[in-house]
Amino acid sequence: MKLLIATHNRDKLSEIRALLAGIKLEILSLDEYPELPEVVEDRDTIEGNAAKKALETAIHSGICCLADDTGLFIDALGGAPGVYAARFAGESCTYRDNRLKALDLLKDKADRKALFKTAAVLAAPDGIIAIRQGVVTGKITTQELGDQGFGYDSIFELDGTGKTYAQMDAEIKNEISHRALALKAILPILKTLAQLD
Ligand code: ITT
Repeated sequence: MKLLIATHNRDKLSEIRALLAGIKLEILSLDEYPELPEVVEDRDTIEGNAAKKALETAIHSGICCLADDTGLFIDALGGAPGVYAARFAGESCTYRDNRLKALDLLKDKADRKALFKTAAVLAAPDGIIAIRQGVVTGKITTQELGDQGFGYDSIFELDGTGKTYAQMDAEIKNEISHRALALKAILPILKTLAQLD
């Protein structure tokens, strides 16, 4: 069975590939479908954006698609950046710009609680097959810690670990992260579909 991963983010793609290893699937990326129209992520929930990415990509490519949309929700910022995590510091910002903006906005705040949430959606050209969520709690550190990972990894300390995601080996993050929880909940459905194929 072919499965197209509907993301333009190479860091997410490599985590998703690792999570799907072991299932009898031919994993394809958007690199193999350069002609597909861009999906506009204009929903105000991670579920809405993930569903839109998965379904529109499935319709245009004609094959099953998996998409994830991830948000970082910081309590002291009223839930920001939330679903707008990619462009928190502006239209063409870098991962580092986003981290520095979060650290700056939190510099005098004692409450550093945050949630990372991923919605994973599996869709066929004729409709959505499954939507699953992965949520983890943690806190935003006062400085960048660690050099693994991407995005907000070096400022998000996962509860119960005493470490930021960026201080963990990639394999460990990919066992316990928000994305791992959402994707692991989709895996049984993908395994069934792959067996039927
Ligand atoms: P696609 O929509 O093409 O999949 P994206 O980069 O826009 O790519 P998301 O909307 O899911 O992906 O994620 C928004 C941002 O949140 C992303 O650009 C990163 O900065 C951050 N992010 C996502 N997953 C993360 C993770 O596991 N660790 C740290 N930061 C993450």
